Amino acid sequence: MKDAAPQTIYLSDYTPFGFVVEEVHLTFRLAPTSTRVLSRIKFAPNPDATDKTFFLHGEDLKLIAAKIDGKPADPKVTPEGLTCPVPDKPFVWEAEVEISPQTNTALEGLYMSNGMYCTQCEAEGFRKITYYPDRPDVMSVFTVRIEGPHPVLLSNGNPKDSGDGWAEWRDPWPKPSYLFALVAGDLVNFPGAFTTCSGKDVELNIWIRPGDEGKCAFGMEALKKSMRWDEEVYGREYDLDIFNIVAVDDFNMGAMENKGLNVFNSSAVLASPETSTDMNFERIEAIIAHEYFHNWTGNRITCRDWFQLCLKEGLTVFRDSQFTSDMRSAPVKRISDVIDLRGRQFPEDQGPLSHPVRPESFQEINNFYTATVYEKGAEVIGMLKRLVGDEGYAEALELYFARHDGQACTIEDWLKVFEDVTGRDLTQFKRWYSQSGTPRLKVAEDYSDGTYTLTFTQMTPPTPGQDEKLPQVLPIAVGLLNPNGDEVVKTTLLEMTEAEQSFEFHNLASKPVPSLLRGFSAPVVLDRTASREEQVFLLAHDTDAFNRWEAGRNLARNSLMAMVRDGAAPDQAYLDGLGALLRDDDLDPAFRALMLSGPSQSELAQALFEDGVTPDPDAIWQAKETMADTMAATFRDLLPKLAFEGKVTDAYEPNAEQSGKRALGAAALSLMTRLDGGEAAQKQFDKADNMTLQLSALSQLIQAGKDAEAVQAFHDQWKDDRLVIDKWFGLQIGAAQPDQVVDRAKALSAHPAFDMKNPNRFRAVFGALAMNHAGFHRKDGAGYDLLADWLIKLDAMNPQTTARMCSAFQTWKRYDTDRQAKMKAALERIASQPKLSRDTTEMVSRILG
Ligand code: 0A1
Ligand code: ZN
Repeated sequence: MKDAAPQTIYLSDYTPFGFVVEEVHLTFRLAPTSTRVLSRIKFAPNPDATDKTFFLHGEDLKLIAAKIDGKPADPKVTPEGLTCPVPDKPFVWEAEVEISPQTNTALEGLYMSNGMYCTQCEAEGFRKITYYPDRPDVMSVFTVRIEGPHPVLLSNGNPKDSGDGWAEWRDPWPKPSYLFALVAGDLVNFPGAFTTCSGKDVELNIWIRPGDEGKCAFGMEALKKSMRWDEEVYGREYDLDIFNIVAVDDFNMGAMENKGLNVFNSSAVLASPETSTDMNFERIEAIIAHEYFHNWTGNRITCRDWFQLCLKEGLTVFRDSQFTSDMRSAPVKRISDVIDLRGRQFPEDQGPLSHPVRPESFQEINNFYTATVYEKGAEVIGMLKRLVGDEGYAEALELYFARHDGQACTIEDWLKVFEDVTGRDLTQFKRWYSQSGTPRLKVAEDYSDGTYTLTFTQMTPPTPGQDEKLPQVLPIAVGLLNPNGDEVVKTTLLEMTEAEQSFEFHNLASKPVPSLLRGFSAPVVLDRTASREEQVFLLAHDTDAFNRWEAGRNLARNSLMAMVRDGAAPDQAYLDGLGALLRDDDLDPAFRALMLSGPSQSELAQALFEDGVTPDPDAIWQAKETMADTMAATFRDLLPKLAFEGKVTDAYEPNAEQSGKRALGAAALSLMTRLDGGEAAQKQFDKADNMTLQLSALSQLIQAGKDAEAVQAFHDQWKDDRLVIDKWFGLQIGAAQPDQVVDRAKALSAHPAFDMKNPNRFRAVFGALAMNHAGFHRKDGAGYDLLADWLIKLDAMNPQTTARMCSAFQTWKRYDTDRQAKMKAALERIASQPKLSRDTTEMVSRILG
């Protein structure tokens, strides 16, 4: 166990390690509870370092022997690592330690999943494997020997040699320890091949448990597309003879970019039409791309320290978003990314967990793999690209790769390449990395004598540790439409740098309608009370797909807020505008499906809170229900047509075109279910030959309360498929009526197939509980209590997943005093557990504030 005493690490305290590592040799003698790890590491004094303390990280290790230059060493061992007197010249450190992968339920370091060995070393898991300077700025080449009675023995780099019961691997590229990986087990491979742009042949494999061979083809194609795309768009070629992906059932996150040996949560790589939804396919394609792109942005160029995490993650998310936009529909991808940003990053940035894209302190780095570091980090890069233009961006990236290949870098290094290439001063832009919180942008307009003036005011509310905020650079993309809907000013980028700033447009014949923040050109809250007529106009005429969607979203949100606040009826102008769009066959079905998805209950809660209204989860849920019922009635005649457009007659393909149609079909089905009580959904369920159709039908049957038979049938059909049964667990809670959510979560956690050691299964049940807004926020607090009970139980096994899931409570201050008190009590109960992990201790104390 880690020492739970909170110790805060600061960015400003960074100092280089006193030694360089010239070479690492590791030997693993695998055994479930007594694996021996032998290390032989060549150290040399680091001329750039002042602190010459020889400290090696190490946790939960049994030290068997240690030597320096072949002679017994005399280390002083603590729970965090060891120190040892060493010579003032290059020397060889050797150690033998024993570890127990079988009992490692935290899934960090070397652990076992279904009889197979695998590792997770990011961020600080390597120290649970052997004593080592486990920090990303210490880079070295690794040679690894694995001994064990398993047919498959894998590590990073290229295969070196192998024999009966052993294999050796050598990775020629210097890397930090967090990119180390080892996999051993009774696995089979789904093979592939790729020829790089310079003609090198690369062997590709997806390693799986026997039985999963039929779920690899899509992932393999996604990998090849990613490899080609990175060559074509970023000029990045793969650099080893082999690229291995391994699917693991027990994994805390989505996947991990270990050099040449990516380890994937099986949910993030395995897919087949029968068992996976269109959304699963799209997510898998994006994650495979993300991990592959890390080979350059993360591995060849890595982070100096963990405060720089966004250097690799923001950039790699940005790159995978570009990839998805190229492979699928760019506007649909942008809208989906913004929905995700507002759903996950905005609540984080506007609550007690708010932190800068580059945090300045932490207790447990695992708690900073956040939507802010990843998604806001990617938005910051998107803004930079907008500001410097596509060519400037391309040149800056060329320079970044040329200048920093093989190095462990900082955000300063990153920004410097942009400054050097473009001659811009990015001092103010850098505030995006250091200031937390979501800027709010207010707009005033004026029109006289043909001149239209937009005056923007920016303000970022205080966030934990940051009371005062300075103005940030905001790229604001604006277009102007004249009253008959023609675009009179095409998309123009305004660069706002002041707290208040005006921009003029001349020679306009009449007062235009502005389309602001096109493409969501900056991650801000646009605080604008645009008239309803204007939103309806933009919904009908905006040429920017994002803002057209945004206009509909604003109308829906304002209408729902008025329904909650004043008991108003659904806004007829919104419904009319939406109806016109839905009838427009020229519009992409995926786009129309997005138009039909209104703001989430949580988003409405936040909007009401900001409007000075205490959000009532039951009233919000009721308003959403009324809106959906009204839409169903209003579009009654249109629904069969939409459902028809949503029909795909060709053989199933998880491509953008087909999945867009199915999404529209699902949206239509959900409204039809309100009219026919589930008849159409039952038909779809009975006939479905792919998981997308089967699951959308099941979801509707659950929502309609007509699910008993279908839920049983689904279970019987899929009981042997772990990933499908995760969906089965999750949907029964996620789609349930609010008053049933807690009881269902309780009942399902007692189901024989519930296994709290498996993060996917735990999240299927308790993630779904936390995501069902009205169900989780049940007035009597039963949702809070149930989640707290299980987080307490899970913390003893898996601190990382527990801590992440505590964020379900991050919005507690939005709600009424009664709910606040109940959430606070649940958090305090978690905090008071005697052996609470460092991960969860930090999260709960930050949330409590
Ligand atoms: N670097 C991986 C995600 C990842 C991060 C942390 C982990 O354990 C703490 C595991 C995976 C990625 O961005 O895909
Ligand atoms: Zn990543």
